[in-house]
Amino acid sequence: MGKTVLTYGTFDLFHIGHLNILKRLREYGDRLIVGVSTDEFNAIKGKKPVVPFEQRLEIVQSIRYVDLAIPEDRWAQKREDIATYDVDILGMGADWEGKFDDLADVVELVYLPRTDGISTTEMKRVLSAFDARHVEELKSTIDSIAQIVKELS
Ligand code: C2G
Repeated sequence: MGKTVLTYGTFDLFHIGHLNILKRLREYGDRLIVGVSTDEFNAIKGKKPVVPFEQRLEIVQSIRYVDLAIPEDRWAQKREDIATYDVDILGMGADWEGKFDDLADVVELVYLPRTDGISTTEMKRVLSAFDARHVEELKSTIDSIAQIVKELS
């Protein structure tokens, strides 16, 4: 049986940073299993995803580099998952550097550099800024038109 790689994440508003790490982690073995954080677990992580868990799970499962997507609903499940799926490598982005080294007795740890310039947080900020600014621009345009109509009548 080849090497099994395992990783975890929320994968909200799936973007190139998520794709890059899944693609690169898949290269470390022969199959990649991904634990996708449930909405309830995200509440524990202090995150409120835009995309519901069922959709995030289906998207991740559909990625060609992913062999199996499973729910992640608690921090402590990693050791169980490593045993259940006979995992050889636990891989995470570098923002998690060292955080899971307590599992070094049962798995090889790999931390990969994050993809610069992209994050779900940044995407949400841009989207919200656009909404607010866009509404303001629309309102002022409507006010200007209303003023012109008033002057013409
Ligand atoms: N990532 C990346 N580059 C980015 C953004 C994210 O490499 N620009 C990586 C993260 O380092 C992580 C994975 O993509 O390894 C998923 O990121 P998130 O969806 O933000 O997951 P996170 O909230 O870090 O959850 O138990 C572990 C947690 O569930 C990890």
